[in-house]
Amino acid sequence: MNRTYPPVSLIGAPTDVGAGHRGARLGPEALRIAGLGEALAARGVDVVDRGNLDGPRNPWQKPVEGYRHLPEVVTWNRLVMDAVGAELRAGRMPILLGGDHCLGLGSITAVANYCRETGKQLRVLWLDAHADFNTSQVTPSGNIHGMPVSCLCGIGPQELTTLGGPAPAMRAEDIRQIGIRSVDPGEKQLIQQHGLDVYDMRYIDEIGMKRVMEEALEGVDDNTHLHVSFDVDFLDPSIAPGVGTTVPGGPNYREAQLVMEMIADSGRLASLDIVELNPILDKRNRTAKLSVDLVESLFGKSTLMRE
Ligand code: 6HN
Ligand code: MN
Ligand code: MN
Ligand code: MN
Repeated sequence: MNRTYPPVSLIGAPTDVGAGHRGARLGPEALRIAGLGEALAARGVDVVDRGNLDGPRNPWQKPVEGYRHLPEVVTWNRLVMDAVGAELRAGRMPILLGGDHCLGLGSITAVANYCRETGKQLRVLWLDAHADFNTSQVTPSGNIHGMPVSCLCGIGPQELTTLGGPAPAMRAEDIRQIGIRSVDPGEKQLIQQHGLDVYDMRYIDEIGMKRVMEEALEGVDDNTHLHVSFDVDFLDPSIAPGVGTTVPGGPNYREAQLVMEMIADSGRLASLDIVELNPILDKRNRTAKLSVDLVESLFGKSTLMRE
């Protein structure tokens, strides 16, 4: 398949204000050093690196009323929303280099607003070990990187749910979660209440990644804006140790590649987050290099002559 891609803009968001470990703030540099820009350019993609956004530092405080660092999280997400929105309106594909996964809120809020403006149908693929559907009442940690999906669906503090306009930013039916294997008890109830489409690891084991991806991509058509939010803890920790919240039993190398290859085949990828990479916990930038390898597959690189 010979496909041309829209021009890409890399946007670094070096923060870990939403996480319980420090280090994801170094993610953007690790991805650059692993050769993300060069790998895309080698695929024939026109790629520009916009550098890093400049937001508040991590004050490293305890949670207040169930939220840790809420003001800082709000500021970072505004910055991300504006930067992602500007790239989309300029006809470019934003790739957000996190940073922790609280940033998925700003990124996807921008994407959802862009879809409203252009009449596109939104489909979000949330690749993660976690559902990130907590609230201040049920969170075990207060870490807001465990809450972006609930905020996107309109559940959460008003500063976050109305970041880009009236809540909800998106509908629960617009998202498919893949690779899930760690859900907190209260979070589980909320997921059921809101009818989220979750392809957990047991389901993947039972029916296989190929069918899972066919189901997750069902209904994607020429009018779909496909957003991929790739939390690197999606991957099995044996191949991706560089994350703060590893959970055993994730997709292996080939399963992860197949996910990316099938997304590439859909031809609809229009925006991407790469989040939660923590180089402090990594081994020789291995997780960053694997992420770049997977992004190459997202942009159509395949092992055989299918390109
Ligand atoms: N992430 N469910 C746990 C919590 O603290 O809410 C972990 C969240 C991890 C979030 O990896 O993006
Ligand atoms: Mn996540
Ligand atoms: Mn996660
Ligand atoms: Mn590859």
